[in-house]
Amino acid sequence: GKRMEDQLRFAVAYWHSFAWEGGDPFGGRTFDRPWYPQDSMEMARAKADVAFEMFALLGQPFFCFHDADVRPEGASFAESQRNLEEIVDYFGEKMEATGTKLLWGTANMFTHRRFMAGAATNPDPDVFAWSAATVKNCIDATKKLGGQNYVLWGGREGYETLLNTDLVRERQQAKRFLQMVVDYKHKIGFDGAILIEPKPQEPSKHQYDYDVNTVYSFLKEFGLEGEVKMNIEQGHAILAGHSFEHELAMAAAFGILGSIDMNRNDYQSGWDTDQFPNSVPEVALAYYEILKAGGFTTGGTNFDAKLRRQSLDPVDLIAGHVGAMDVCARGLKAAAAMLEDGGLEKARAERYAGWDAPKNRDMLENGTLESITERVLTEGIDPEPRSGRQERLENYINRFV
Ligand code: 3MF
Ligand code: MG
Ligand code: MG
Repeated sequence: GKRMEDQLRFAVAYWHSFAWEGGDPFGGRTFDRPWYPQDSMEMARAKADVAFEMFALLGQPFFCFHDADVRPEGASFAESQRNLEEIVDYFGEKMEATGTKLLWGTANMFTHRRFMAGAATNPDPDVFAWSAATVKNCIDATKKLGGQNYVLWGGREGYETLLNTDLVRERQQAKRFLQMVVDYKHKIGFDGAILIEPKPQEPSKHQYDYDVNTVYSFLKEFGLEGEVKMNIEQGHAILAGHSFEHELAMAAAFGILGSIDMNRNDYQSGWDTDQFPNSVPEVALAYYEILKAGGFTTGGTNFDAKLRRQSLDPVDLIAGHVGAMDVCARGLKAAAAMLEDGGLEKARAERYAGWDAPKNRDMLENGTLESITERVLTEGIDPEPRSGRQERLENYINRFV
């Protein structure tokens, strides 16, 4: 298979490290960085200088960004577009000079107040238009920088109350929007993957792209299941009441596992806390699913993680990323060793013993309730419960982490 080293595709999320200012719903900015606020192109360039210095220092190959993280908002759409083009040229030079690559680009269609009721699913057709034009510019920027994927997180694609919402109409808008994105990708020959990032319950009370299963049902309905894959985030999986590995395994089963947003939300999570990952056993289970699915092709591990707001020292950004890369490299190694050892797959195969027998295969393929009832009676089928060996397997995993 693939070499493990090829899976060390780590990315810094520009927004958390260089755009987020330490605010929360109860208080504003706590960080006092020389690169805030980003209200001019000079500031945007100064910030890029710091960012690329950090990328080089970390020695990791990738980064990810939203338009709004990297350029000041213009007074008009045209001005924002020019600002983005200018900073993209600047990024191009920096990437060339440092060897940093773009894992994916995306559009921020959730921060500005015009998006308060969504972007593609907004009731106002002018917001739909603005959003389509914004995504076009962001795909262009991503292609220009050689981005390997383009991500759509449905920021505020959802609703606060059903009482003022036309669900059917909004789904139709989402469908047309996604179709246009896919069409445009082909038209301009962008060969990266289009990825949807599912998330439940935040910031809208109900988010359309709730989890992998929900998004897959949209894709099937829209006929886009062969065109769009998933960017799966640890914290979003937890918020949906799943584990990270469950979401990864579901996406792998559907053939739509694309990339991951790695972070840490633990059992206290009531919202997306975006902490840096720090648990090797947890991360190992995630990479186990990823490696079983064949590993990343265009995707990678984006650290969608930020400092807690009391980490005033920007050097903590380095510490956070170094720790996260270390945890992920160790998790990946443990996952590869678990696969290599084969103990889990052997135990799994034993648990499903019997399905290879012709009569059981035939039952599954051609059986009816009547024919199976007949079998149960004539063969005197009377199953003894089978052991799942749960504790033994969980302890077995600890040998590798
Ligand atoms: C929100 C997120 C987003 C997405 C990003 C990618 C702001 O919880 O995870 O980060 O990762 O928008 O499109
Ligand atoms: Mg994310
Ligand atoms: Mg998130």
